[in-house]
Amino acid sequence: MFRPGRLTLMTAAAAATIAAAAPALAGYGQPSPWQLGLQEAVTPVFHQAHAFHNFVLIIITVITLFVLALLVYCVVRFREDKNPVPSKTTHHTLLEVAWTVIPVLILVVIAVPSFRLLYAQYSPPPADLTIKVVGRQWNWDVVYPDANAVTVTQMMLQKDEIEDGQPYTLAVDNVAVVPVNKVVKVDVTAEDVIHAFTIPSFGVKVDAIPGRLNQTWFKAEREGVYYGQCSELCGFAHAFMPIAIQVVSEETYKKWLEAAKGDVEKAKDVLKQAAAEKAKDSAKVLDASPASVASR
Ligand SMILES: [Cu+2]
Repeated sequence: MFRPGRLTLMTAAAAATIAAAAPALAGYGQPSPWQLGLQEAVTPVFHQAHAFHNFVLIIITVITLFVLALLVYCVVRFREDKNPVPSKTTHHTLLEVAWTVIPVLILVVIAVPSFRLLYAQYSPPPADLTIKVVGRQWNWDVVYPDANAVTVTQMMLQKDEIEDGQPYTLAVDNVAVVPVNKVVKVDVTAEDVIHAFTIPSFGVKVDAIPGRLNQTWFKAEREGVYYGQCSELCGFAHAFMPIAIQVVSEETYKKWLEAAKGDVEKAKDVLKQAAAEKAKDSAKVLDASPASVASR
């Protein structure tokens, strides 16, 4: 017997399981093999987008299975040999009102968190710093207008330039650096054709249009390197103009910016030093842990 109540519950449970498993398979700042779902969120807006995505996934799964069940029921129950003389009934007022009103209510339920997310995306809190991103065939420039217009020119690393752990076609020679937990306003434009600036883990995607200034913002809550790619088909090397933004502590950011004012290339040493210190600190923590003491 068809029991819609139980089926709906089971569907919702299955959808929730898939939604919960997805982040475990996705990476921070870059795609991972066999990834399911979106990249891990590191900004408040993208956390919200994740929640909205999972919510809509449950609704869409329930609707799809409901329609499938209706179809199967009709095909089986009203097949020719079971039902040789079809009913000529048309119109059923209550049913017609129901299949109009219920979808409207579902759309209203979806619209509320959808508009809330849109509002969050387009109403940034006051910015702590501004960067300007310029797309061109075939690279990105990240400019720091408040710091002597320091310009970080990012070029994709070729296969033989890739170092350990760097993702090919995403890694660049110069990463742009921003501080953690700060509101970063991003002015986006282009020099030649339309490009699009995207960092999936930040939940930002905005067109870079010559002669126009678009804006977006993010507040990264976690240190790390976050990659994106040009997301507007802009020409033959469109697939080879990645974006890389490194989120660091405020202290490291300040040191990096100071060094970058002189030489962007040399400022990389600040990042290397910070990474080495971090590795040393975490080694110390590991060394002092009960497990490592016990193993001595
Ligand atoms: Cu492009």
